[in-house]
Amino acid sequence: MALERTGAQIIWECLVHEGVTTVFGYPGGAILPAYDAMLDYPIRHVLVRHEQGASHMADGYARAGGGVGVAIATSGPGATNLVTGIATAQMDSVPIVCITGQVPSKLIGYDAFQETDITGITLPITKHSYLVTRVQDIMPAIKEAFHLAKSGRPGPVLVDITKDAQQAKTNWEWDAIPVKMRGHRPKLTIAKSQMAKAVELIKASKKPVILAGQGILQSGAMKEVRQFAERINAPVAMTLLGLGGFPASHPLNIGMMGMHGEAWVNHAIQEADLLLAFGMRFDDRVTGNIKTYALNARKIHIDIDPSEINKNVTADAAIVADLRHALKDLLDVVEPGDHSQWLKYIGSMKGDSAVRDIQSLPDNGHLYAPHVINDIWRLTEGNAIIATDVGQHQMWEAQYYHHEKPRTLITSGGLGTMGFGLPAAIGAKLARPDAEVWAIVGDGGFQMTAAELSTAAQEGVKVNVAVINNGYLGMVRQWQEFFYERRYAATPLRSPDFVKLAEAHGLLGLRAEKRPEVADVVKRAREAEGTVLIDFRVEQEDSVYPMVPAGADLDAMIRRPQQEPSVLVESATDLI
Ligand SMILES: Cc1cc2nc3c(=O)[nH]c(=O)nc-3n(C[C@H](O)[C@H](O)[C@H](O)COP(=O)(O)OP(=O)(O)OC[C@H]3O[C@@H](n4cnc5c(N)ncnc54)[C@H](O)[C@@H]3O)c2cc1C
Ligand SMILES: Cc1ncc(C[n+]2csc(CCOP(=O)(O)OP(=O)(O)O)c2C)c(N)n1
Ligand SMILES: [Mg+2]
Repeated sequence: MALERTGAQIIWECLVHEGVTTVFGYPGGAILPAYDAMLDYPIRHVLVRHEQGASHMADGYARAGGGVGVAIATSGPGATNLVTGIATAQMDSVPIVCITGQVPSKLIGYDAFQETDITGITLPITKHSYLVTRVQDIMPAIKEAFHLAKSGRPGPVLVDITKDAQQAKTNWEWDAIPVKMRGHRPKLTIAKSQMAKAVELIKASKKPVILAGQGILQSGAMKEVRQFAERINAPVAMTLLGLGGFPASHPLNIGMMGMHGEAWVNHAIQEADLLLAFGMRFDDRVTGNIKTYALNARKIHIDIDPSEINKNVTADAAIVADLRHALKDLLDVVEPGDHSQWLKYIGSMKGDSAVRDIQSLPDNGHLYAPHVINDIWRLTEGNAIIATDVGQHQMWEAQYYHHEKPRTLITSGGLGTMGFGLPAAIGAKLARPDAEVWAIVGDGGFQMTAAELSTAAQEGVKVNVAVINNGYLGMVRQWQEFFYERRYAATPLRSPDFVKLAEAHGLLGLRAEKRPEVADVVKRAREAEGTVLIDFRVEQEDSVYPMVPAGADLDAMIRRPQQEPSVLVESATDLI
């Protein structure tokens, strides 16, 4: 039955119908009617300290939980503060819906107080952005926003609603009919000819490599990928965002590919005769020099987004489909294969760097970031959800925390957004309250959104924050070391006393400077109630190896210089 409702009430009615239980936001004039109405609805509002935090929390919430994250902000500066988080979600295809207040419709175009054309600003970084000026358009816009955010290739959608539309009343009832949008019909039928071509290529291949991307997680195709890899007995390499899509401990897992991937993985890709790209988009961090990338290999590309096919790499067989569906069809027809010689050969390439165990290396008195991350992995038994920031610590996390399960690594891959880690961890914890959640952040990126510690404290959200404190904007320092003759322009970084910063928020702050101290502080953080920050004072000038310089051939990697006795192995599969 239709009831009289304000636009503000309709916003919350729609969110409740969409299954939303938590939103992340910050109030202000143009969104005040919505905030007032919010008090009457069963939705938890998390008050962030900066709207960037809201969009990252919504993102972390969506990545960890698999649903849609919601951020809410006022017009003008509130809306523009969301932008970095929206662009982050767009680059990594994360379904979030952002709701912003807009100045009253009759003031639009007059440079009204806190007026910004946020739909214009976000047009290139959203799947769609709506400007709603009439109360009766609020429900259709919100319904479409959720539909668009989660259907096909997921992504962010923005709904900007004028203050007068929030205040106006109308007779309203929920329209339960599913959204149908002209021009937006994700293609679901698979071309038979491409399928036949793929089967033929798989049969003929002697040296296949499966490239496992984030599409596996988004499609929920973990079981099918595993069955497929086991059926054809092919090695599986993962992108940064694909980590967790295939169990790290599986014998067919060969590790991460790309700029900071395992050396043997990049060599295997360059020598392969067939690449099976499953829900990955051949990012330049993955391919290196595209002109020399995997020249010996035919390519099968399965992706839900037709615009990814032949974008960076030409496909010999292209299947535009949901990965899970495509793999189910392939599993019906693909015959068992045996590539044990090829797998043995890849194993032999691990050679010098794979065999030493980082845990049993002698302690030389220095604390190395890989040790810290590897210890966190060991002590949490690989079961934690880890949100990272961006930089060296992010790459070491990818190398030394071995993810067994999907949606346990929450990281900004495409945009590489510093400041992402802590708010994303808070969002992840709210999506998965049962899970142990860690933020592994650098001293630089942490300071970009450190104010969200206050959000964690106010909301009583428990995350453990490991600050990998190397006194530098480390990843940029590394580039300066390798490519700019160690001229450290603007990378040495002075930080506040992080322990005191935690304490100022009423939180527990801990510090570790030596290897034997790591286990104790990790244990104390896990046992404590509420958010805990650990300041890990690590070696300042360590670098991430191996490294493919930007634009270089994938197998032209810079390797860790051999100094004996070395306390660090070059890469991480020594433990798996
Ligand atoms: C400092 C830094 C260093 C980095 N170094 C590396 C590195 O060494 N190695 C590395 O791999 N990455 C690295 N990255 C990350 C890199 O920039 C990319 O973000 C990453 O490689 C993208 O992985 P992806 O293609 O799997 O995921 P995405 O970019 O998310 O692409 C996923 C693909 O899956 C498709 N898809 C989505 N849903 C479905 C579905 N249901 N069915 C089928 N397809 C679907 C999408 O259309 C998309 O094409 C680095 C990032 C940073 C910040
Ligand atoms: C918002 C933003 N600004 C700048 C950069 C460029 N950048 C990439 S990594 C990095 C250094 C990160 O330093 P820190 O957070 O201390 O992490 P570390 O590399 O030392 O582990 C910078 C400045 C970025 N990725 N994001
Ligand atoms: Mg640093």
